[in-house]
Amino acid sequence: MERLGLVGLPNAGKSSLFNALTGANAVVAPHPFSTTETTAGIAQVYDERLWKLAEMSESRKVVPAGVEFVDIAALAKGASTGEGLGNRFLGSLREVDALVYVLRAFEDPSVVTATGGDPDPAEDLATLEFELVLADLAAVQGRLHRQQKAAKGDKSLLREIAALEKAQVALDEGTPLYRAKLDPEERELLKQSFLLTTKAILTVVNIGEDQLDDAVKLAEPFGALGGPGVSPGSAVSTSPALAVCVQLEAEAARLDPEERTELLEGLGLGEGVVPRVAAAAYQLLGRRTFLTTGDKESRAWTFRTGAKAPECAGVIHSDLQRGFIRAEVIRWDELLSIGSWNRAKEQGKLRVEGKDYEVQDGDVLEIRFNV
Ligand SMILES: Nc1nc2c(ncn2[C@@H]2O[C@H](COP(=O)(O)OP(=O)(O)OP(=O)(O)O)[C@@H](O)[C@H]2O)c(=O)[nH]1
Ligand SMILES: [Mg+2]
Repeated sequence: MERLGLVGLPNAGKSSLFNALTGANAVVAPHPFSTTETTAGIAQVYDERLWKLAEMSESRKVVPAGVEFVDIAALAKGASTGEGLGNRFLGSLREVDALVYVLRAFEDPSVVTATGGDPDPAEDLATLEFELVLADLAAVQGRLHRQQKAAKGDKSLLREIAALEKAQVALDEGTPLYRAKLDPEERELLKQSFLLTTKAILTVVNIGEDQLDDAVKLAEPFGALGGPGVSPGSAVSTSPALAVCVQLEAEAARLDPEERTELLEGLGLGEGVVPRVAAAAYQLLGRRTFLTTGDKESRAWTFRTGAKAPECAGVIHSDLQRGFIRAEVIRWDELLSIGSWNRAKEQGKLRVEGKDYEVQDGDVLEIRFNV
């Protein structure tokens, strides 16, 4: 499963966002550093197509795809030199697939800001980037040192060393690696160093209820930074920054579905923005969805771009990959307009695809197999 780590300054609203996303009950408090342990939880990826298919098939069960979020302690200015809780929590981020910057825009005198001054999301972003850059710089220097020693007997390391040197120059200038000029091969070589700023980035601007009208404007500067939003190595090159009234949506997440809809729609928020955070993360990572549907269950499955039918069958169960014969395939919207799987079959609308078929986002599949 894809994993995303929440990164922010104290009181930015990370734990509130985590709760809103995962339905968990992590500690939320108006004082800095209320989170002292790393917590992980799963968020469902909102996918309208799945619900429509489930309705069509009168499925007894609906299983959305999931994304894992990790809530960690706040970063503080000077974390890399031991301020606040220091950067000892950054280790929790080394293995996530993407980072979510949580930037505070909401004003609330009862919740002190990280700097003690007015909320300033742009300044907070600069602080976060600076701390992550310093952590990466230390990691790059350490690895460079080791690989240079090892290269005396092993010339195959020279390309990695060149990539590390290039990364070091960028980091030295304060540039996060998602904004640095590195080619795909260099990025690939840097993976071995488990750096932070080579990861894909999504930005959430935490706004107050009184800022809802300005949501788009407040998120805009963080969307196309050419920095956060660039997903190295993925087909998707930009990711929008989302403005979310985190507290409101965290409260909404605790209500039952009808009350939640009433609250959010009453404020003109539709389904809320939180479901889109997981969906945007999913897009950002270049993950795709195929679907299965029937009266027993409708389900969304995750696959990587370019995967062929047997690999996707294997996402469902390894037996389906091992004994793969063929897949019956139809696009979700075509199936929906026909009205049922059986009717689509009768009308000859199901395509029969073999093991070389590249599954597309939104395909509905039935796998024929024999083991
Ligand atoms: N007014 C207002 N308060 C919020 C909002 N989001 C979070 N808060 C409050 O801000 C405080 C901090 O929220 P947390 O979710 O604990 O923030 P955090 O980033 O996890 O904080 P640390 O774990 O201490 O780093 C809590 O009192 C929240 O209720 C918001 O959108 N508006
Ligand atoms: Mg917290």
